[in-house]
Formats: sequence, C-alpha cells, structure tokens
Amino acid sequence: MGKTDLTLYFIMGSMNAEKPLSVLEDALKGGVTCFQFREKGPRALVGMEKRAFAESCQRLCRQFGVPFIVNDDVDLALEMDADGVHVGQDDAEARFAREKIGADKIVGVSVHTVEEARRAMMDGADYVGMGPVYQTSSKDDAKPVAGTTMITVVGKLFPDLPIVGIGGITAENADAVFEAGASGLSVISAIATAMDPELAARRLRKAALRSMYGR
Ligand code: TZP
Ligand code: MG
Repeated sequence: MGKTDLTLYFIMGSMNAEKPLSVLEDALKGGVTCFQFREKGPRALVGMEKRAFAESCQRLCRQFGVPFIVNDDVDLALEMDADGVHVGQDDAEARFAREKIGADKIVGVSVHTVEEARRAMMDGADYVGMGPVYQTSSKDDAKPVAGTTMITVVGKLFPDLPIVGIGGITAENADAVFEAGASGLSVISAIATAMDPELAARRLRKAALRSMYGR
C-alpha cells in the first residue's frame, strides 16, 4: 500500500447531501478509507462558510483516522494541514502541488490518458483518479464515459501508480473496476444520496474487498 488506503474513497461537498456532516459520519462508520472534500459548483459554499464546513469534515475524519484530502485548493489544504490535495488537469499542476504541500502529504491527480498518467507520476502523484467509468450525474463537466479500458492500459504501463476508478460506481458494478486493475473506487452519490449511507459504505467496502481479495 502507498501512503493511504484507497479501497473506498468517498468524495463529498455540502451540495451533495441534505445533511452532509451526518452523511460523512455515517460513511466513516461504514468503513470509507479516504475522504475528499470537494466543494464546487453553483451551490457550493465559499469563504468562511466553506472553511468552517471543511474543518467540521476534517474533524470527523480525524476521529476515524481517515485521511482528509482537499480537492483543487492547494492553499486551503496547506492552511488546514490537510492530509493531501487532489488536482485535475485544469487545476494547479501536480508538481507545484507536490512542491507546495511537501513530500509527506498525499497528492492525487485526475487523468484520462496515458500521457496525463505519465506526467502525474513524474510530478510525484501518489495516485491517479480515472473516469468517468460509468454514467455520472455528480459532475457537470464530466468527460464522456470511459469504461475501464484506460484503467487497464495505464495499470499495465505504470504498475506502481495506484489508480482509483470514479464515476457512477456502485456496489453492483465495482468488480469491473478492480478487475481492470484499480486499487480503489471513489464515489459521491452511491453514499451521499443513499437512504442509509452507513449501510451503503459497508456494502461498497465489502464489494471492494471481495473484488480485491476474494477471487
Ligand atoms: N470525476 C469524474 S466522475 C465524478 C468526478 C468527481 C463524479 C463521481 O460521482 P458519482 O456520484 O460517484 O458518479
Ligand atoms: Mg479539479
């Protein structure tokens, strides 16, 4: 395992659930292994409210010993002493994120091609996120559905670079993501909009572990 256990990587912002903090607490109880604070879009909190909400999420993650990773905002990650930062191709370059945040922290990068994956690795990424594997309604500017092919290609070319699949993943379709060579899966809605987020997390974790070790 690298710096962090990517098995079940939950991503959420205040706009993804009616009671986001209670969803996060339930998700942590259900066994998510990593959390990304992703506060973006038209209904996202900004300024002090964003910071206060982020701190509440971080506090919960610390209680459960789960890494708290900030999406996009390297400065916020630094100010909060977050465990890491996740950047996309349109955000700060991964090598700047790495330089700023330091060697011990987690840096994740969203990639869609072999070239982007190679660059992320050279820039010091701890993992790459790849997707959308399936149809998603949680990201307005999501790229077309990619399936699992590129995960297989990148996994074979760069076997030391952990890959997390993202986009439309559920307990029912998670197996194909691991089959393709991913080290983990990340989800928003499968947990954030579940009737019972703790149970949803538990089921996803079980599905992930079964895929990884149960063959
Ligand atoms: N990047 C690619 S798809 C996606 C992001 C952030 C959204 C994933 O959300 P969901 O609800 O798990 O499909
Ligand atoms: Mg981004």
